[in-house]
Amino acid sequence: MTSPPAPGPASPPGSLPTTSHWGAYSVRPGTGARGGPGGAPHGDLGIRPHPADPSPSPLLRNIDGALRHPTRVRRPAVRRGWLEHGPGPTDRRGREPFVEIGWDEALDLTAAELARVRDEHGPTAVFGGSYGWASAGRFHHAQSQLHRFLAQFGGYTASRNSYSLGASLVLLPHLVGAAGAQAVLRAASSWPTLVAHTELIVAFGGIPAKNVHVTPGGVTRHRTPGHLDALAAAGTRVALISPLRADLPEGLDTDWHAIVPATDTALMLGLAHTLLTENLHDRAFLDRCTTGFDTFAHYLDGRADGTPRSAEWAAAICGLDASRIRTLARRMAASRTLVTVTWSLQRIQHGEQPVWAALALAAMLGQIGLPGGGFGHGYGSMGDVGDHGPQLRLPYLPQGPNPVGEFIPCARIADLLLHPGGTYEYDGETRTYPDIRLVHWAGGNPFHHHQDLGRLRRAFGRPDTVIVHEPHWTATARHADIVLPATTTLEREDLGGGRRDTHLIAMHRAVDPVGEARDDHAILAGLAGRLGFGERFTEGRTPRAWLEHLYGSWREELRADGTDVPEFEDFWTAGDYELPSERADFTLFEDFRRDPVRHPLDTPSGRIEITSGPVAALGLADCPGHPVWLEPDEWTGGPAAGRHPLLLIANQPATRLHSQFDVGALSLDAKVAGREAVQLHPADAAARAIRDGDVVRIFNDRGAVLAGAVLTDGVRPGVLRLPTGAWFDPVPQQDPREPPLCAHGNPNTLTADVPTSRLTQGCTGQHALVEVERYTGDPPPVTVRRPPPLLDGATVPRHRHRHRPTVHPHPDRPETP
Ligand code: PGD
Repeated sequence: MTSPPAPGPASPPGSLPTTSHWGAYSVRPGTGARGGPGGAPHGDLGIRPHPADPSPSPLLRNIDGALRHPTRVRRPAVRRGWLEHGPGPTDRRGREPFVEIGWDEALDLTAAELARVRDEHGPTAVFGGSYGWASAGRFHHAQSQLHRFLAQFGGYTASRNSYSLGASLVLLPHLVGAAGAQAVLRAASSWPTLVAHTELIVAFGGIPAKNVHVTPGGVTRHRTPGHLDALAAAGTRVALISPLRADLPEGLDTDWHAIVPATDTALMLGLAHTLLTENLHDRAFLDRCTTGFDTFAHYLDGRADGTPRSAEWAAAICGLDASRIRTLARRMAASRTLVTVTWSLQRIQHGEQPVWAALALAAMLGQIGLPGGGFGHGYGSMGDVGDHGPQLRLPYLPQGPNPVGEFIPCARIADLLLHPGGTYEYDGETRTYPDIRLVHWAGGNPFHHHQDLGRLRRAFGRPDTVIVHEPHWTATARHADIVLPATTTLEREDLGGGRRDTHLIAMHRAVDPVGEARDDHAILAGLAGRLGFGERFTEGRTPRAWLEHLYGSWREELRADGTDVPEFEDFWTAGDYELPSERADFTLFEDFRRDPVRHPLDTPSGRIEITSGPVAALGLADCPGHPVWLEPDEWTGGPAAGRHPLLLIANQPATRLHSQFDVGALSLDAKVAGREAVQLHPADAAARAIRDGDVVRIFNDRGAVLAGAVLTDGVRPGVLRLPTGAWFDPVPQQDPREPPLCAHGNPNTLTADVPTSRLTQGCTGQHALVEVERYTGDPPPVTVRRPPPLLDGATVPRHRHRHRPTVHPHPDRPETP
């Protein structure tokens, strides 16, 4: 047996270890230390990064201020109209005060309503997909807890895939097989291999350093910043293809190609056309390792439809110079070249195309399976892409099978609620939306993550009841009927680690729960008890007993494989355990390249599908059988042709994780005039008399937001950058059907709720067409950093909640899809 590495000093004396999606750290509650730069403790919690972390995340700065912020949900709360009039569709969600009540009453009401919906409409009428990142922690993971609870309750309508990778998760298995997709998504070549071998990285969407601090579940050693430094030192050249200069860290040898957003596929086709017509493509590799190249080649050279996808053709669409496109194609063919595409590029309508076209381009270069060459997806999209550690087995909470087979692709939530009985296509199937009567959400913020929030508000008006567990008064909590206050990681004990982490962290409880907040597990145990399956849900264990049990069974598994792992008590006292892991590159594509007959991909041809027969057979105009250029529907005639001529990029924020900790210090410091900062080019600002620091109104037909202007030539003219995650703060309106005005700058007020395609049904939140103007007059205040109006439960009469049929007609106008 390998002996365990000596336990490290996880935290300084007197501190308690824990972890987050953005890194492990320790806490010294009540030290009174004030925040400071250069690694000094932040605020009252004495937060210090894990000693083994070479590049701690700046997001640690957000934790202090958010922990006891006034927006914490302190007591269970019920929307006044629901308490007084009972469940039913309504347009009052998000527009009414809440009534604070005690836990016993809140759990009684919630359990009775869950039972009513299940008994009257069946468990399929309960939507429990509950998409979202929640917090790090293997046991208290909110969705795992909720899914376990709902599975035992009788089942629920689930959700599939992710907002991050909706198009790729469905598309890639068609192109490179299921295992090939995993290899692509975890990086074909590791960072050290890129440093050693790659001469040129063609980075579509760049390698945005702001994202690399985050890995779901946790990350103890942030290594990507060091790898990027090593790439710079090695002199690797990077062609940055992005409208935003900040998508690649300074210091690298960079050519910035400031492309028109959403046109990367056209550029890829132009590059491929140059390779083809100048005979720079690797015919032998294409013949041996791919299928369907000729069909694609006919599309490129114009034999298919009379339009050659030449460099000039591409230049007219993507706004780059044709001669630069040709030069880049020649350099790609002459170098060890990695073609990489960020995940954000597939978060647009037709988001399959940049992924498929980049794969085809890399195949034409013939370097797939060579160290440091070929196709990459997501370098810079997440902390662990390019990490060569194995996917680790970690302790996990068993959820049990969901007795209901129903699901939606997660980004179809508004369609699901608005169109019960409606049909849609997904990965070759025609599916029907069930009739949802109750929504139960824990650990996600759909009023952050979904598109077209005005439409989502209407969708949230449809069910009888919306139950939300949340630590903060997010917009989702404000649009619920029953809000159950949840603890955050610092208020509970857990085990933490990410899928490629170097350590398992003993997450100690550092502070008492804020207000009356309870752990999701405790909330659900309380409901399960009322519903008659409490013992089955908890298995008679306390949370600490669960940790010991999960750790113990995991330890036994590792010991059976010959790895000694400390006893729970030793691990808990040490604060962490360095996981045994040998680091090595994936060899799937190397093996395949060497011998595609002996090591075929799991595709119909056994090879890379440049043209896919099964996808072509579906006959989808929005995702045909090979990579094509498709203009976003909204453009008609080019982005600048309409009333909203500017292209808004709604990308991941640098100052928080999604919407989490938007009330933290780092996030607040970056606001301009108290609102989310929008970057725009000085020329666009001058044309509209906008100055740095002005409050601006960004708008289209779906809604409007107020934001604070930041002028920079780091964005392409015609482009605005407004990151996601500012808490949605709709200004009260007379008519709830009017497009919303968000006083705080949430870009999903502006994005369209359309799917990537009928093949994948992914999220398309990355882009929207907008106009911007200087806001004159007194802007409405940002209210979302205060709790909503809260009434005393003793003063509000109760509806006699009994099992009864739902009779309320829906007050909204009929929805047109
Ligand atoms: P978070 O802000 O992380 O966003 O969407 P997601 O919903 O995951 O939300 C997590 C919520 O969980 C927070 O409100 C937090 O307070 C709560 N929470 C944390 N811990 C706990 C807990 O222990 N218990 C409970 N009950 N709650 C907890 C992210 C999604 O947004 C993602 S992954 C992507 S990639 C998408 N990206 C874009 C985009 O690029 N552009 C646009 N326009 N929109 C996007 N939306 C998507």
